[in-house]
Amino acid sequence: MIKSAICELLGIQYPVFQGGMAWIADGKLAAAVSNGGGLGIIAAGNAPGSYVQEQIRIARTLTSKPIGVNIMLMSPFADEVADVVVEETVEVVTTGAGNPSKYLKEWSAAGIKVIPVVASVAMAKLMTRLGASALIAEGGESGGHVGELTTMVLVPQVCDATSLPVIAAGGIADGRGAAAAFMLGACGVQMGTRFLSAYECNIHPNYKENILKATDLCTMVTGKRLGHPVRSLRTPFPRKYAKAEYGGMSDDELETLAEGKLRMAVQQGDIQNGCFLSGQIAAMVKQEQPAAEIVQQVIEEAEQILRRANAWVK
Ligand code: TUI
Repeated sequence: MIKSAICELLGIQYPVFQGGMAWIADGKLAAAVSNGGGLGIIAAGNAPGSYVQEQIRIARTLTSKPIGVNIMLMSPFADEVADVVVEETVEVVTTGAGNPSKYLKEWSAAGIKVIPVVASVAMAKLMTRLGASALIAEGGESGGHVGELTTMVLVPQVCDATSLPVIAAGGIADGRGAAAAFMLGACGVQMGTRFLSAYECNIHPNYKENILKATDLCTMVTGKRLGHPVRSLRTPFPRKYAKAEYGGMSDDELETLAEGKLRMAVQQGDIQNGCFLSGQIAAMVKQEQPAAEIVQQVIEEAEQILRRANAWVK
């Protein structure tokens, strides 16, 4: 069975994290992943502290395994969520879309394992110096807010820059991706899009259907002009946004145009106006299945591949 440093550090069975997808990764999904032996992560997204607290408490009723909370640092509620994770003593905090330096001391003092998402070597070095427990190196194949580098390029460079355990994210959907990530030096993987098809993932049926019928070139990145590039399915809204972005629309108008569009996708399944965040691997997501089965399948596949890997060496 595949075991790695991250399993020991966090007390989890398999080195698989479920990505903290805003408005999607709630207490129920996180608990299902944790019960399956991975690390389930509740996404704070742009929600207030009270929502995050409620989701943590829901997860606690469903699992006794460790859980994580992902804090989206651009959220206006980031400070209040930073306090909630301490009050609720979650085992792991992951952060995204920014620099979590100002929170690290408080979280570490509370015994929380802090695992920032990094999209560059500089951020990996800074987080290592400030006492993070591990790092998530996320390439731009991922859904949602994306960095510049691909997973293939980012992961080995982050591994070279830190002595901490590194979790690879972005573009990983199955055991082949996981095995490749281990070969790049990672000791775990994080998947978001693959978990969109979990039975326990409570998104609108239109969202799931869009993912299940996606093809290889189905995603696009918008938002570069405002400095917040976001990957989503190529549906009417991001197409319209891209036109506005490269047309004459002002920054303020662009911000307003994007407001609430992810929620519209998740909760209403609004094909015309919603923004369906998705990684490039959407086409590799083929069926609905329990979250625990996803965790186990990916690890079993990776194990088989790694067992056969010495066939390459003659
Ligand atoms: O955060 C994510 N993915 C997200 S956040 C999100 S909500 C959102 N909605 C609209 C616009 C923007 C965000 C949806 N998906 N992934 C983790 C991630 N973090 N990817 C890249 C980064 C990152 C980027 C820059 C981490 C650190 C960083 O540092 C910049 C700095 O401050 O120097």
